[in-house]
Amino acid sequence: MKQFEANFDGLVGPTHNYAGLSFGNVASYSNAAQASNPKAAAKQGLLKAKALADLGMVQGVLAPQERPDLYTLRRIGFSGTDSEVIQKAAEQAPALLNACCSASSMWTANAATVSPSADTRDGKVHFTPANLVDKLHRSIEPLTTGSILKATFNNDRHFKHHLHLPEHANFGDEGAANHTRLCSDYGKAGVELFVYGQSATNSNAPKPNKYPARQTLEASQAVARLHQLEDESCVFIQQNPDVIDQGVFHNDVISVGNQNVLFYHEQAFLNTEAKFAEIRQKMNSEVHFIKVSTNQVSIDDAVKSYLFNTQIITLPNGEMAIIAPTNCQENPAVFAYLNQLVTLGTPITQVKYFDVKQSMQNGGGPACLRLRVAMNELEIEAVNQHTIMNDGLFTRLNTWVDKHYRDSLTVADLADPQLIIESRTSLDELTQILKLGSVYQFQK
Ligand code: SUG
Repeated sequence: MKQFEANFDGLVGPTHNYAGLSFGNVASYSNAAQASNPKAAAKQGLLKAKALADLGMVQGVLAPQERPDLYTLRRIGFSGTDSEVIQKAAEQAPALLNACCSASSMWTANAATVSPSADTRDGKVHFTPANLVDKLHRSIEPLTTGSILKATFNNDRHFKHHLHLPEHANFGDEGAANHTRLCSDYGKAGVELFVYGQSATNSNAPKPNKYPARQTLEASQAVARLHQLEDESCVFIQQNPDVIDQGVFHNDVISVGNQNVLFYHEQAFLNTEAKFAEIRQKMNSEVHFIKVSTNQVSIDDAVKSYLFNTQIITLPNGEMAIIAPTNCQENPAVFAYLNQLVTLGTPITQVKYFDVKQSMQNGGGPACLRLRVAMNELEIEAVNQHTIMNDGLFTRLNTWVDKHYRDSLTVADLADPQLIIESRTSLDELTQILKLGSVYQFQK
């Protein structure tokens, strides 16, 4: 049976804005209060997704969440009509309104951790939505994420959906952004690499000083248990706390893997040599560790350009390509490195650049915008086919964006009661396009 790695990109929601909500994420902080362009953001994302479909990849989309999140605003005591709730929150607690307006569900690398059926004891594809407890604006995502995933991967025979982990800092979980799967072939059992920022229960273990470590070892272990993974197919590795303090808030800002390739910065991990030996031993087949040294690319350049927030994809002809943000072309050290990389004789032979600047300004590159799901042909057939990208869906989604999205949004605009009407109208139409059913129901 044929095996694929599908990418499910998060559609950018109509409230995409820059409110500077993510402490430890340099781009989010430094672009705070700029005007955003939700229409351009959504179209940039669609162009990337369509380009991958055109390259012969299996490409899907995941619906955004409803924002402003009136369910949460009511839950914390704002009452009245919808527009009164928004008006009171804007007056009394603007920071809470901003948190309830973020379009952060677009970064579907943080939607969930996914283990393909080749790795799991029951032979199903397992999904655990990330609880995202480190940031208020993200901690309100997991229940709806679970509904959207169930409506997209809607077949109990092939897909197993878990509830997100307990909502406590000990179980801080950021999903696939801190998880990479290495394998010789997508359909063969692989090694799932769980990267954590700190241990919640071992107070002697290293941790960052300045910025939060969003993922705990305990959360990664819980996901591995839930997904029925064998010990022989898991490796837990700690992210270097020094790089978290330099703005590497997720592992996918400093390393990325695909099949038998791990592309990483030399400062990415702790205890690198011993852990790589464990990976080699558990893989039991060749692994290409492509190391980028600090001399070649500094941590600062990696964080600014998002060199490691690239997608490494295997093209239908077996070669690998890197999907990079145009920011990598604009950074001389990174551009020089990428030009050299494709000549080194590794499986990576080409680089394709995409402008996803609207997302980048909030700290989300090409890899943040996608959730990877390795599947066989039968599993792909079991996916909600209305979410799979093709010429028809691309046209429909662009028309939908043109009809509903604004081309400028400031933080002050978040208090506009018209925004919730626009947002609901557009998402009602989207759930019909993608045939999702009532995924936002509980929020009402
Ligand atoms: O969680 N930015 C996101 C970016 C997530 C990137 N994802 C991965 N690296 N996989 C975050 O920090 C900013 C939102 C704002 O400020 O409105 C934000 O949430």
